[in-house]
Amino acid sequence: MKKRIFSGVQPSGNLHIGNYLGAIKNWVEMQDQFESIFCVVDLHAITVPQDPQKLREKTLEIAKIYLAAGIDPQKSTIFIQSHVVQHSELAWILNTITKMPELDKMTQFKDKSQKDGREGAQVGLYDYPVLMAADILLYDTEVVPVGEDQKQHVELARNLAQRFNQRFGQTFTVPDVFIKQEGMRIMGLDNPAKKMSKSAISEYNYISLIDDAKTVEKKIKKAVTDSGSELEYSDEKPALKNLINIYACFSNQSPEEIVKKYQGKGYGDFKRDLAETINGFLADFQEKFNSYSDEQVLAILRAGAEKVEKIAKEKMKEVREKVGFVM
Ligand code: AQP
Repeated sequence: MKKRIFSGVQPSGNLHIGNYLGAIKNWVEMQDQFESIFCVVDLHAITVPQDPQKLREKTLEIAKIYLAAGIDPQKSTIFIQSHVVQHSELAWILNTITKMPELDKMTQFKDKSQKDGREGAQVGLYDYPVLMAADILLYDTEVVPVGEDQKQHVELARNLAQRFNQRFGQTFTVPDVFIKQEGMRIMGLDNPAKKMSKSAISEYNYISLIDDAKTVEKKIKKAVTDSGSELEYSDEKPALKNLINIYACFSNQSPEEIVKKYQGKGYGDFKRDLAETINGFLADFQEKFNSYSDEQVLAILRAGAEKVEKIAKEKMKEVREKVGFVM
């Protein structure tokens, strides 16, 4: 029997090449080997303020991105998180076995609450990792393919599964995290010390999957580089390392091959070719993206929700019995 994978993306902004290289590209490659469930996690998105109409549009946009990237609804199930109410219910129950220090140490919460400080942050943002644990455990997920930034959250899901099983008897599968080395952490183009992020203040932080060719050229041109003029792949040159990593992911060449190719050529040629390589990928991707109508995508998402709801209902029946609710 195939192992089951589960993962998702928040409809919280413009999906960027980091989300693609760190997560979605791997899902596409894995969908033949695994029973795959991919979710648009709108409940997660509202942990920071969202415009309701925009959220609806973004939710469908993410689903179109899944399809355009190559997620095949004949092989994989895609659905919207809020269409399956059991996610919220299980999150509540898992809250009751989660300890405050486990959430206190989460770097994503620390990063995202920086703007308003801890006092100004919503409880939902603090509790985000527990909802994510519920997403994963609800389906007895065996493998969770994510970017490196989510590793800590999957570890919490593992701990909560083990804790629940110990207290109430075997109920949840303990999931493994899967992080592919290439693309695991794509950094911001304007600041290589921080990951590329769709909620970044400056649009020069990321390349969106729906950016046009001119915008991509402009963003790559403006991307920060390190001092010097020779292309170098090292930790001492994090900006260049990041750009080379992006190039490597899109061109299927190794960083070493790329460095060799641009020896003695300077950054200009490298950046021009990098933009061209990204645009080559995006042209094909965007053509597919634009070919889906909202209606088409909604039908796929509704069918997906119906399918996974059966699994979720069954699991919640077991959970309710175990914790002592009257059936
Ligand atoms: N920079 C990145 N490099 C590699 N992988 C990344 N991922 C995100 N950023 C990078 C991976 O994309 C998947 C979906 O992410 P998400 O939507 O759940 O939220 P996130 O991790 O918080 O991503 P963003 O882009 O930074 O969004 P905002 O700004 O809204 O928080 C995950 O598998 C993640 O690892």
